[in-house]
Amino acid sequence: MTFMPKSPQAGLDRILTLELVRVTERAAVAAARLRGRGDEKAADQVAVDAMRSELNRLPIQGTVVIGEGERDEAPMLYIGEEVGLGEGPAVDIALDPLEGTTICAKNLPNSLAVIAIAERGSLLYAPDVYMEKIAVGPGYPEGIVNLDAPAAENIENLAKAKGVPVSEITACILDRPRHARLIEEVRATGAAIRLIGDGDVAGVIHTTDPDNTGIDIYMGIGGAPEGVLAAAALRCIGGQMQGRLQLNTEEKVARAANMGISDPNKIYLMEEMASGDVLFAATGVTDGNLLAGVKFGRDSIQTHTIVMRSSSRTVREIKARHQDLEKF
Ligand code: VTB
Repeated sequence: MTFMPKSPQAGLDRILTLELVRVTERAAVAAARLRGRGDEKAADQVAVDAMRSELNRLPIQGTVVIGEGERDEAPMLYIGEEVGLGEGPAVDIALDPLEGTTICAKNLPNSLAVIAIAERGSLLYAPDVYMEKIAVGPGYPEGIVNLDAPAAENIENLAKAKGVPVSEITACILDRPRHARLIEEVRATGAAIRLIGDGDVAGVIHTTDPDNTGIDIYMGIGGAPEGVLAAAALRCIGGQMQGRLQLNTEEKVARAANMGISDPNKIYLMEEMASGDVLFAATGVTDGNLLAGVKFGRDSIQTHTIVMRSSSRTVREIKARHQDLEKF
């Protein structure tokens, strides 16, 4: 009988961590070739194709739970699509082959290729609606931010916990008309705001390293799928996040109910959006505050990826030089 050492950690096979890097690297390189061309759709399409073909080499029985859209509106990587070799662990997958299609098309900072893999049943099956979000990085007392509290209270509590005046706090908010009031409230506290055009997965991740990114807190309404991806990332690095789906029509309430959501006003904690063992990877497409974008050299392509796992809280950064250019 062969001796099978017991894995020190339950959950997903850790080999998958590095496999995931290939998946986001591929998607990022494909999208990066179309940076700055003003064609969001084309950039997204090549990223989707690349991510899907790489995912289908993994020894998993994967189901896309957060993807490119519902089955009838997205031909590939739609919600419910089965991916992987069909052997190995049964996993749920949240993905965005190109998060920030517009930023990529304009060649602005912080577009990413992202994926999260979790044990089956441990990601929130969120419909493609808006989600109100609030997030901070690690090192703060539990409950320091709260979606039900006024923005000013959250900012002031955060400043106190960080031990700085409110004027040294920066909030990241999507630049949208719907945020006019939020922006006014935050500015009235004396805090600064970084307004971003898109890319709130990066916005949330940036709160985990304020010294490098200059962002302490993420606030506002963005996509629910991006919310689940961001929660998966924070589970691995540490931090706190809350999200509330914006189910403001009967139709949205019904769609959410179909996905198993019975309380339309529920505030989801990070651990409820991404529970169990979670792996997360993101590769920079355009240059950003945490990740460099893809660099095309004469004889090689360079990528920069962050990959992490919730059960061990290991965060790795992988700068790769790819020389077998035919593969890309
Ligand atoms: C945000 C942003 C994404 O969608 O989640 C946003 O982070 C929300 O939707 O990059 P609106 O653009 O309608 O405000 C994205 O822009 C992706 O589509």
